[in-house]
Amino acid sequence: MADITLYQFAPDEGAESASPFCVKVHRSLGLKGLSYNVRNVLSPKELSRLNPEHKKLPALEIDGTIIVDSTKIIEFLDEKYSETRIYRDDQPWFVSMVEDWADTSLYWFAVYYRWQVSEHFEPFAERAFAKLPVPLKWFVPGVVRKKTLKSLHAQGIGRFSESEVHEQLREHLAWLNDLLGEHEWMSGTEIGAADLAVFPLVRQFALPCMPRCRSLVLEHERLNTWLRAVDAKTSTEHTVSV
Ligand SMILES: N[C@@H](CCC(=O)N[C@@H](CS)C(=O)NCC(=O)O)C(=O)O
Repeated sequence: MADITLYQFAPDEGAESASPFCVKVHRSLGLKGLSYNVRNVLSPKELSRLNPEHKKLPALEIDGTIIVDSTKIIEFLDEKYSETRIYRDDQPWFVSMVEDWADTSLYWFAVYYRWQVSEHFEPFAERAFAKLPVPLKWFVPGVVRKKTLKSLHAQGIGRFSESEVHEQLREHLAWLNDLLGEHEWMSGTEIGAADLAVFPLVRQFALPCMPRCRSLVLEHERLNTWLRAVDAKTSTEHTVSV
Protein backbone atom coordinates (compact mmCIF):
# COMPACT_ATOMS: atom_id res chain seq x y z
CA MET A 1 0.00 0.00 0.00
CA ALA A 2 1.48 3.37 -1.05
CA ASP A 3 2.12 6.05 1.54
CA ILE A 4 -0.05 8.98 0.40
CA THR A 5 -0.26 12.46 1.95
CA LEU A 6 -2.48 15.27 0.72
CA TYR A 7 -1.12 18.74 1.51
CA GLN A 8 -3.99 21.17 1.56
CA PHE A 9 -5.41 24.43 2.86
CA ALA A 10 -7.21 23.85 6.16
CA PRO A 11 -10.85 22.74 6.36
CA ASP A 12 -13.61 25.30 6.57
CA GLU A 13 -17.17 24.98 7.86
CA GLY A 14 -18.88 22.22 5.86
CA ALA A 15 -15.88 21.30 3.70
CA GLU A 16 -12.73 19.21 4.03
CA SER A 17 -10.68 22.15 2.73
CA ALA A 18 -11.36 25.81 2.05
CA SER A 19 -9.83 25.19 -1.40
CA PRO A 20 -12.04 23.55 -4.06
CA PHE A 21 -8.95 22.15 -5.78
CA CYS A 22 -7.95 20.36 -2.56
CA VAL A 23 -11.51 19.04 -2.20
CA LYS A 24 -11.27 17.72 -5.78
CA VAL A 25 -8.23 15.64 -4.78
CA HIS A 26 -9.87 14.34 -1.58
CA ARG A 27 -12.80 13.18 -3.66
CA SER A 28 -10.59 11.61 -6.34
CA LEU A 29 -8.74 9.60 -3.70
CA GLY A 30 -12.13 8.64 -2.25
CA LEU A 31 -13.46 7.47 -5.62
CA LYS A 32 -10.42 5.27 -6.00
CA GLY A 33 -10.85 3.90 -2.48
CA LEU A 34 -7.34 4.95 -1.39
CA SER A 35 -6.32 5.71 2.20
CA TYR A 36 -4.27 8.80 2.76
CA ASN A 37 -3.02 11.25 5.36
CA VAL A 38 -3.83 14.95 5.37
CA ARG A 39 -1.51 17.83 6.31
CA ASN A 40 -2.78 21.40 6.52
CA VAL A 41 -0.17 23.78 5.13
CA LEU A 42 0.09 26.82 7.37
CA SER A 43 3.22 28.67 6.31
CA PRO A 44 4.36 30.25 3.02
CA LYS A 45 7.70 28.50 3.59
CA GLU A 46 6.07 25.08 3.49
CA LEU A 47 4.03 26.08 0.44
CA SER A 48 7.27 27.05 -1.37
CA ARG A 49 8.90 23.76 -0.42
CA LEU A 50 5.98 21.75 -1.81
CA ASN A 51 5.36 23.78 -4.96
CA PRO A 52 8.34 26.08 -5.55
CA GLU A 53 7.26 27.00 -9.09
CA HIS A 54 3.61 28.04 -8.58
CA LYS A 55 3.23 28.17 -4.77
CA LYS A 56 -0.25 26.69 -4.94
CA LEU A 57 -2.06 23.76 -3.36
CA PRO A 58 -3.04 20.92 -3.49
CA ALA A 59 0.14 18.85 -3.50
CA LEU A 60 0.10 15.08 -3.18
CA GLU A 61 3.04 13.07 -1.92
CA ILE A 62 3.10 9.41 -2.97
CA ASP A 63 5.99 7.32 -1.69
CA GLY A 64 8.21 10.39 -1.56
CA THR A 65 7.22 11.86 -4.97
CA ILE A 66 5.37 15.19 -4.86
CA ILE A 67 2.82 16.00 -7.56
CA VAL A 68 1.14 19.41 -7.77
CA ASP A 69 -2.00 20.64 -9.58
CA SER A 70 -5.29 18.79 -9.16
CA THR A 71 -5.48 17.80 -12.84
CA LYS A 72 -1.94 16.39 -12.86
CA ILE A 73 -2.64 14.59 -9.58
CA ILE A 74 -5.72 12.88 -11.05
CA GLU A 75 -3.77 11.94 -14.20
CA PHE A 76 -1.09 10.41 -11.98
CA LEU A 77 -3.66 8.51 -9.91
CA ASP A 78 -5.31 7.21 -13.10
CA GLU A 79 -1.96 5.95 -14.32
CA LYS A 80 -1.04 4.26 -11.02
CA TYR A 81 -4.51 3.01 -10.00
CA SER A 82 -6.17 2.36 -13.32
CA GLU A 83 -9.06 0.11 -12.15
CA THR A 84 -11.41 3.08 -11.57
CA ARG A 85 -10.46 5.70 -14.15
CA ILE A 86 -11.41 9.32 -13.48
CA TYR A 87 -10.47 10.56 -16.97
CA ARG A 88 -12.30 8.04 -19.08
CA ASP A 89 -11.97 7.66 -22.83
CA ASP A 90 -15.56 8.60 -23.69
CA GLN A 91 -16.11 12.31 -24.47
CA PRO A 92 -12.62 13.50 -23.44
CA TRP A 93 -13.13 16.93 -25.05
CA PHE A 94 -16.40 17.49 -23.14
CA VAL A 95 -14.82 16.51 -19.81
CA SER A 96 -11.82 18.80 -20.42
CA MET A 97 -14.13 21.68 -21.27
CA VAL A 98 -16.28 21.21 -18.15
CA GLU A 99 -13.24 20.82 -15.90
CA ASP A 100 -11.59 23.88 -17.37
CA TRP A 101 -14.81 25.89 -17.04
CA ALA A 102 -15.16 24.81 -13.38
CA ASP A 103 -11.50 25.62 -12.58
CA THR A 104 -11.34 28.97 -14.35
CA SER A 105 -14.91 30.34 -14.41
CA LEU A 106 -17.13 28.80 -11.74
CA TYR A 107 -14.17 29.00 -9.32
CA TRP A 108 -14.26 32.80 -9.49
CA PHE A 109 -17.90 32.85 -8.42
CA ALA A 110 -16.83 30.95 -5.30
CA VAL A 111 -14.02 33.45 -4.67
CA TYR A 112 -16.44 36.35 -5.21
CA TYR A 113 -19.04 35.00 -2.80
CA ARG A 114 -16.46 34.22 -0.12
CA TRP A 115 -14.27 37.34 -0.31
CA GLN A 116 -16.28 40.14 -1.87
CA VAL A 117 -19.64 39.55 -0.16
CA SER A 118 -19.11 40.96 3.34
CA GLU A 119 -21.84 38.89 4.95
CA HIS A 120 -19.82 35.78 3.98
CA PHE A 121 -16.32 37.21 4.34
CA GLU A 122 -16.58 38.42 7.93
CA PRO A 123 -17.48 35.08 9.57
CA PHE A 124 -15.12 33.28 7.17
CA ALA A 125 -12.23 35.53 8.24
CA GLU A 126 -13.06 34.88 11.91
CA ARG A 127 -12.75 31.13 11.27
CA ALA A 128 -9.82 31.18 8.86
CA PHE A 129 -7.57 33.53 10.82
CA ALA A 130 -8.64 32.46 14.34
CA LYS A 131 -5.26 30.94 15.17
CA LEU A 132 -3.15 33.94 14.14
CA PRO A 133 -1.50 35.68 17.09
CA VAL A 134 -2.32 39.28 17.94
CA PRO A 135 -1.42 41.72 16.32
CA LEU A 136 -1.28 39.72 13.01
CA LYS A 137 -4.93 38.79 13.49
CA TRP A 138 -5.88 42.47 13.34
CA PHE A 139 -4.47 43.27 9.91
CA VAL A 140 -3.67 40.05 7.96
CA PRO A 141 -7.35 39.33 7.02
CA GLY A 142 -7.71 42.86 5.60
CA VAL A 143 -4.45 42.61 3.64
CA VAL A 144 -5.34 39.21 2.15
CA ARG A 145 -8.86 40.43 1.33
CA LYS A 146 -7.49 43.50 -0.47
CA LYS A 147 -5.19 41.31 -2.58
CA THR A 148 -8.05 38.91 -3.40
CA LEU A 149 -10.42 41.76 -4.35
CA LYS A 150 -7.71 43.05 -6.71
CA SER A 151 -7.58 39.61 -8.38
CA LEU A 152 -11.39 39.56 -8.64
CA HIS A 153 -11.32 42.99 -10.28
CA ALA A 154 -8.56 41.95 -12.69
CA GLN A 155 -10.44 38.74 -13.60
CA GLY A 156 -13.53 40.86 -14.28
CA ILE A 157 -16.19 39.36 -12.00
CA GLY A 158 -15.26 41.80 -9.21
CA ARG A 159 -16.56 44.70 -11.32
CA PHE A 160 -20.14 43.34 -11.23
CA SER A 161 -22.70 44.07 -8.50
CA GLU A 162 -23.78 41.19 -6.33
CA SER A 163 -27.21 41.06 -7.99
CA GLU A 164 -25.58 40.78 -11.45
CA VAL A 165 -23.28 37.99 -10.24
CA HIS A 166 -26.28 36.28 -8.65
CA GLU A 167 -28.07 36.19 -12.01
CA GLN A 168 -24.95 34.89 -13.79
CA LEU A 169 -24.54 32.11 -11.22
CA ARG A 170 -28.24 31.27 -11.49
CA GLU A 171 -27.74 30.70 -15.24
CA HIS A 172 -24.68 28.50 -14.72
CA LEU A 173 -26.46 26.36 -12.14
CA ALA A 174 -29.58 26.05 -14.30
CA TRP A 175 -27.35 24.83 -17.14
CA LEU A 176 -25.81 22.18 -14.87
CA ASN A 177 -29.24 21.15 -13.66
CA ASP A 178 -30.40 20.72 -17.28
CA LEU A 179 -27.31 18.68 -18.09
CA LEU A 180 -28.17 16.35 -15.21
CA GLY A 181 -31.65 15.91 -16.69
CA GLU A 182 -30.03 14.07 -19.59
CA HIS A 183 -28.02 11.60 -17.49
CA GLU A 184 -27.05 10.83 -13.92
CA TRP A 185 -23.50 12.22 -14.00
CA MET A 186 -22.03 15.29 -15.71
CA SER A 187 -20.54 13.32 -18.59
CA GLY A 188 -22.81 10.32 -18.91
CA THR A 189 -23.48 7.06 -17.18
CA GLU A 190 -20.39 7.02 -14.94
CA ILE A 191 -18.94 9.46 -12.45
CA GLY A 192 -15.76 11.14 -13.72
CA ALA A 193 -13.49 14.17 -13.78
CA ALA A 194 -16.26 16.62 -14.70
CA ASP A 195 -18.24 15.65 -11.57
CA LEU A 196 -15.17 15.90 -9.37
CA ALA A 197 -14.26 19.36 -10.68
CA VAL A 198 -17.77 20.81 -10.30
CA PHE A 199 -18.76 19.17 -6.99
CA PRO A 200 -16.54 21.24 -4.62
CA LEU A 201 -17.86 24.49 -6.06
CA VAL A 202 -21.57 23.65 -6.12
CA ARG A 203 -21.30 22.19 -2.61
CA GLN A 204 -19.63 25.42 -1.46
CA PHE A 205 -22.42 27.59 -2.93
CA ALA A 206 -24.95 25.46 -1.00
CA LEU A 207 -23.33 25.69 2.44
CA PRO A 208 -25.33 27.24 5.31
CA CYS A 209 -22.40 29.67 5.81
CA MET A 210 -23.10 31.02 2.27
CA PRO A 211 -26.68 32.29 2.76
CA ARG A 212 -26.53 34.74 -0.17
CA CYS A 213 -26.06 32.03 -2.82
CA ARG A 214 -27.31 28.88 -1.06
CA SER A 215 -30.87 29.17 -2.38
CA LEU A 216 -29.59 29.11 -5.98
CA VAL A 217 -28.47 25.51 -5.45
CA LEU A 218 -31.38 24.43 -3.26
CA GLU A 219 -33.91 25.42 -5.94
CA HIS A 220 -32.52 22.77 -8.35
CA GLU A 221 -33.66 19.31 -7.37
CA ARG A 222 -31.45 17.35 -9.78
CA LEU A 223 -28.37 19.28 -8.69
CA ASN A 224 -29.06 18.37 -5.05
CA THR A 225 -29.60 14.71 -5.86
CA TRP A 226 -26.33 14.73 -7.82
CA LEU A 227 -24.46 16.42 -4.91
CA ARG A 228 -25.54 13.64 -2.57
CA ALA A 229 -24.67 10.96 -5.15
CA VAL A 230 -21.13 12.34 -5.70
CA ASP A 231 -20.68 12.62 -1.94
CA ALA A 232 -21.74 9.00 -1.43
CA LYS A 233 -19.32 7.70 -4.10
CA THR A 234 -16.32 9.74 -3.02
CA SER A 235 -16.42 10.18 0.75
CA THR A 236 -13.42 9.23 2.89
CA GLU A 237 -12.59 9.40 6.58
CA HIS A 238 -11.37 12.98 5.95
CA THR A 239 -14.37 14.35 4.04
CA VAL A 240 -17.44 16.22 5.27
CA SER A 241 -20.79 14.92 4.06
CA VAL A 242 -23.23 17.04 2.07
N1 LIG B 1 -4.62 24.64 -11.27
C1 LIG B 1 -4.40 24.43 -9.86
C2 LIG B 1 -5.01 25.58 -9.09
C3 LIG B 1 -4.70 25.52 -7.60
C4 LIG B 1 -5.06 26.81 -6.90
O1 LIG B 1 -5.34 27.85 -7.53
N2 LIG B 1 -4.99 26.76 -5.58
C5 LIG B 1 -5.23 27.93 -4.79
C6 LIG B 1 -6.18 27.60 -3.62
S1 LIG B 1 -7.86 27.47 -4.16
C7 LIG B 1 -3.93 28.39 -4.16
O2 LIG B 1 -3.09 27.58 -3.84
N3 LIG B 1 -3.75 29.69 -3.93
C8 LIG B 1 -2.59 30.20 -3.25
C9 LIG B 1 -2.16 31.51 -3.79
O3 LIG B 1 -2.63 31.89 -4.86
O4 LIG B 1 -1.33 32.14 -3.12
C10 LIG B 1 -5.00 23.07 -9.47
O5 LIG B 1 -5.87 22.57 -10.18
O6 LIG B 1 -4.54 22.50 -8.47
